[in-house]
Amino acid sequence: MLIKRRRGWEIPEGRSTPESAWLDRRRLLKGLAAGPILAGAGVGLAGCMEEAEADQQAAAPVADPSTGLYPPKTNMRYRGERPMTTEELATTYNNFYEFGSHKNIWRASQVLPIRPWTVTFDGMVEAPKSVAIDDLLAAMGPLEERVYRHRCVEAWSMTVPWAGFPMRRLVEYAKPLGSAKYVTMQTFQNPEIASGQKQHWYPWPYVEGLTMAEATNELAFMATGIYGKPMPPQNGSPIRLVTPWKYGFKSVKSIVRFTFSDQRPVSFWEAIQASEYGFWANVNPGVAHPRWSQATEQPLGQSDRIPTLLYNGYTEYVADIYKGMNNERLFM
Ligand SMILES: Nc1nc2c(c(=O)[nH]1)N[C@H]1C(S)=C(S)[C@@H](COP(=O)(O)O)O[C@H]1N2
Ligand SMILES: [Mo]
Repeated sequence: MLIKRRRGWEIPEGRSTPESAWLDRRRLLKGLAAGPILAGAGVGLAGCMEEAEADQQAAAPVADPSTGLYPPKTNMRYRGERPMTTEELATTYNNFYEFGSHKNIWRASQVLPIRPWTVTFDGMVEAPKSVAIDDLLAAMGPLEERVYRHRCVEAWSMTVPWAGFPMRRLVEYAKPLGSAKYVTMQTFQNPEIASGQKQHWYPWPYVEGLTMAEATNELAFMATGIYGKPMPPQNGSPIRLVTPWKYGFKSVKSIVRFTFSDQRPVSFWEAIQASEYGFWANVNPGVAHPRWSQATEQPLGQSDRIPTLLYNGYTEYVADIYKGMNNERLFM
């Protein structure tokens, strides 16, 4: 049955490898603690880095005409407030199921054709339109850099500098009707290059949704770059969502379509297992995932777990959105 299929990060505790088996081998991984989830994933990560070292020179980056936009000016209002995750870890330890249900997809994802790339706006908008990504970037005005914390539902986290623009600007550009209540974002669909999409038991394409209040909140960010450079494919080139107060699976990558609607969408993971992954997915250390605690998290590359914060520490920005929604499962 579908829901019995183990996801890449659902490593049974019994399969976790003692730290000594791999930790000593790669300095990059030094200090990555062996929590049950990450220890298992770490085996894959160690293997990944062996390949990464061998192929770093060989893998030619995909040509990206937007290179001149980077690095953008840093917006000092969003500073992360935690040690920055290394670029090496953030760009080689990824979730992108289109390219495989494990963390080591960065090399496979290099084939993603990021140009030409068309973004479509449709549904409840004044007029549907499609625009080439570089024209969209030009219309969005100057990019900025924001350092945000990122908390995956699997209980690992990172702190990274995204480049991009506020999602509110994109919503204004799309001109939704006043009756629109939700925006759904859809990832590309191309099984020829994304072999994960040949796995027909997943409900491709990956989609995620936000309410209009969430999409226009000041934190909601469309990221087009990371670490002062254009986004590499593995992190969701050429454009992805970043909602730092929600679990990472909301932050949909490589978006081709924004659809406005008065109906709440069913997202990719919600369609797979609604009892574990809901629409709201706000971070809350007090609400456990049905199969593990969300009380603490493992920052990538650090030795110690740290406490998880309500709304991932962004309560002051977003709590008002959820006032009075007592009947909603806000934290799943
Ligand atoms: N299209 C798509 N978007 C996705 C995913 C995915 O598998 N496919 N994984 C999500 C999850 S679970 C996380 S934690 C983040 C990971 O982003 P990163 O690889 O840049 O750290 O991307 C999210 N966006
Ligand atoms: Mo995630």
